[in-house]
Amino acid sequence: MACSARYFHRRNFWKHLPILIIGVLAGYLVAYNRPRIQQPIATVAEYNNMPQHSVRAAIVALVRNSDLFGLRLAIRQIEDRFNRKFQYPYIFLNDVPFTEEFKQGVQALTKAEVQFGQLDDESWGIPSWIDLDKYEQVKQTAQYPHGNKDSYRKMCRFQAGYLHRHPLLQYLEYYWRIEPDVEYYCDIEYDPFLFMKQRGIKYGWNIAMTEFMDTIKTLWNTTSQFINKNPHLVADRNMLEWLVDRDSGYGGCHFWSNFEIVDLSFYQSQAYQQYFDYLDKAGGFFYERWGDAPIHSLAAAMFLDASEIHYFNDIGYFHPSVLSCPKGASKQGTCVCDDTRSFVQDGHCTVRYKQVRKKVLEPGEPYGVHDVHSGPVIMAEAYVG
Ligand SMILES: Nc1nc2c(ncn2[C@@H]2O[C@H](COP(=O)(O)OP(=O)(O)OP(=O)(O)O)[C@@H](O)[C@H]2O)c(=O)[nH]1
Ligand SMILES: [Mg+2]
Repeated sequence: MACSARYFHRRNFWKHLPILIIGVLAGYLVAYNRPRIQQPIATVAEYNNMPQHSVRAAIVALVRNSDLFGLRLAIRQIEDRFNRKFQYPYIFLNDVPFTEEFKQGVQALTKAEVQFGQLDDESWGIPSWIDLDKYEQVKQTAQYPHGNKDSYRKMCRFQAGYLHRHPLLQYLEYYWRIEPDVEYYCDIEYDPFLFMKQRGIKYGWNIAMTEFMDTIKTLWNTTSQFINKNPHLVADRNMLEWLVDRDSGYGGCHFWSNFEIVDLSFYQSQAYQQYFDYLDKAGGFFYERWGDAPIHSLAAAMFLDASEIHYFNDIGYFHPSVLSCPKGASKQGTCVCDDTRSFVQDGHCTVRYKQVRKKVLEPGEPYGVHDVHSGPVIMAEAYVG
């Protein structure tokens, strides 16, 4: 029967009213749940109106269009283990425009909001004070991974100094950094953002290891000059002893920043900004290949109270090719990783971190330097290719 105004008249109208209502409701639900792309989170008020979030937080990555498959792998796992329940938005940034294929491929994996942003020239560039001839020579002779690449250096400088200042992150309290090809092995049944906020934790990490020392030859000298000029910025109960030895300087331990959950007020603080500007002027992002990870770690160790740093050792995590699998996890609980292949928890940087944290926070207790096995040295260079 043709659908006409006459058909819906009188008795028939009331007879079909329930079907009409169901149809309208179904249409609304489909429209509401449709993936939403690039609706900017414009104001703090808008975030506050999202009742499921008591923390303004997002999962964030700088990525290339060519990273689509690796990023989809990572998102799939984060959704399955955590974000399907919590629905935190994602923010992806790129130095060039994201392709439609990339946007659709990412959005298809989540019902959470996804925002895509681009970087400006200042945040993805070589500053005017860099001596380009000197830099060119460094690139030609560098013997460490990515030593000949502009893009890797720009990436490190961006993640160290600009990511937390990008307009799309402006209203966030916390971010959780991810990367393509990372894996998450355990159900995360609590909200790490809320966990941190309730306890005043500013920096959360999962893997600590030693940096390629050739990439940071003058980082500690530059940092100690900064400290000498700004001693008031160093926290009373700081963690510098974890990183720096009085005789040999910075040993290279750092939190791997491909996983970090951070209270952004830390990176957005005047102290951090001053530190970044000081390093940036020194030119080490280009004349060497300073990574954002040792810089974030030195900053956390200097500026934060030891109690504001948290080791998320319950989060089973993998970045090619380092695994952090909670002890005992392969035989019980919800993790699906092999803890017998997870060495990083017993590595020198992790063990030393725990010792120094205990010493700083519980000064009366015996300091375990001599009685705790200091563990193997897990070095970034052991994991190349
Ligand atoms: N948009 C963009 N993103 C980049 C570029 N280079 C690296 N990235 C991103 O920056 C993050 C870190 O880069 P990676 O190449 O994984 O660096 P890494 O983890 O130190 O090195 P690997 O051991 O090779 O993984 C990743 O999310 C990359 O997708 C670039 O030139 N453009
Ligand atoms: Mg990586």
